[in-house]
Amino acid sequence: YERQEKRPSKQRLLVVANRLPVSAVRRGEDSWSLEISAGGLVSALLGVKEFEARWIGWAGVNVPDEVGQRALTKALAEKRCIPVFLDEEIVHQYYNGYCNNILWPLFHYLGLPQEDRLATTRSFQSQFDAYKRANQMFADVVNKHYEEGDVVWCHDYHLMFLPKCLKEYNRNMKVGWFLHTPFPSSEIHRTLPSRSDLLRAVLAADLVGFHTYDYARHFVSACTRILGLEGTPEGVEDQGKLTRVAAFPIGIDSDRFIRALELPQVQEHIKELKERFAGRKVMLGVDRLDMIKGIPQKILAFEKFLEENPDWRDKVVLLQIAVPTRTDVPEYQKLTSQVHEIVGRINGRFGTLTAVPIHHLDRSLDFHKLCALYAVTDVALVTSLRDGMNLVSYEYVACQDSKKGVLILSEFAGAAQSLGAGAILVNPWNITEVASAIGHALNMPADEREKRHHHNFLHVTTHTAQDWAETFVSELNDTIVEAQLRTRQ
Ligand code: ADQ
Repeated sequence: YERQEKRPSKQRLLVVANRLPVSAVRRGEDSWSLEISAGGLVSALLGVKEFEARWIGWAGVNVPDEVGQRALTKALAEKRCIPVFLDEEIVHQYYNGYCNNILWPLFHYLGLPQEDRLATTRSFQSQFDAYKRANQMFADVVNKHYEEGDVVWCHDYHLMFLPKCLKEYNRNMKVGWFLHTPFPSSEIHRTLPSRSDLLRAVLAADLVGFHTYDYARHFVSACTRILGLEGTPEGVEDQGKLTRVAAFPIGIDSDRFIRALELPQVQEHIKELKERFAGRKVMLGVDRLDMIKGIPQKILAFEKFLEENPDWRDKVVLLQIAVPTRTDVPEYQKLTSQVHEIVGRINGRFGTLTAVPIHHLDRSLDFHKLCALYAVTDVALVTSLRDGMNLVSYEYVACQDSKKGVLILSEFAGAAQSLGAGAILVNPWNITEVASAIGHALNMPADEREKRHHHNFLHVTTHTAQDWAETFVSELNDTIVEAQLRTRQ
């Protein structure tokens, strides 16, 4: 007789991230309108064909009433999204506080806040408590929706406690965790008061992933030096339990960018931009307005270039598109005014009655306009002081197959490890070096540009977001969780 195995429908992947990939706007007491944001992670997971992905996260809005929560949950269910409701106080302490004021700067080598030591220590503890509480709230929602056989993929520094909370619920749950930022040197991580708790919580996962081998190595060193555990080529071992640690460099959905260039509206934008900047070389910066992106350093390097190369002054323009983020945080407000001030000074210094050298926009651009900008510009300047990967550099390369523009890239972006051979790598702190890289890029002969672009284009189109997600998830699926191991022994 033939044993008929009941084939399950697709295996479910629960993707847990701080934010759901939607923006939700309340239209009435029980009605919501939702817009899916087509970010990299969404398209990456659409590419993971053998799994059916479901999202769990915060919708980014405060919904204090039950009617509103029920209506939003229902609307989100149609998009395969499951909300975690966080109130204003916890968002303030967990998200603005511990995540963005402590972990984000620390992981990017900007140190811990140190204005008033005593106040900082006190608020540190309450923010850390809120962080753990918030992570537990995510875990409660995951646990409620978890079905046997599901694979759970936790994302980023907001959810470092989540693997531990999930395993406390169910040791058989297959849990992966991926960090989108750098993981800093263990000497930086050890300054964090909650250093050990966080490491142990992450180690509860079955698979831990980073963008680069260096970040993975830093994490393993932190576990060996701070926790005294054993690092192996596979990962970290603690009393016979191995947590796999590895590098999984992210990519982009390159086809989406390449296809967009053919669209009539994108072609129209390209034409307008070419007319607008005819006769001048155009350099491009696209960043979230964040201290880690090195925007002031970039603009100062451009000023130095203009200072030292008077012949170029009316022949080159820098377009800096900086989308504001975390606008309620004083440091970010200070950064915005600092950037405005520098841009104003340089435009006053080198501008003419008819043209200015820097166009700075404080806003987000829609996808089609962004593709057009990527396609027409001659040089992209990415000067992050630290950056997990930096997808802007990938997007620029994907859109440059006809122009073959030059990428100037910070050696402190994860992308330097994959696009380093084609880009001009710079130390963004060295303004003189970046200024001379600008000169090198603007004067680069066509054959060298072609060679460099070819190298990077090949990488960007063969290491896509889909490949990244597929590799991580299939590796996670193949790991044998601790509880299963024990049963086998
Ligand atoms: P981010 O710090 O947000 O991501 P990045 O990787 O460059 O940095 O991605 C930014 C995205 O936002 C890009 O897709 C870009 O097109 C878009 N964007 C930026 N400015 C924009 C603007 N003005 N208008 C429109 N779109 C804009 C974090 C880490 C990175 C890591 C990613 C993915 O900090 O290091 O590469 O996650 O893991």
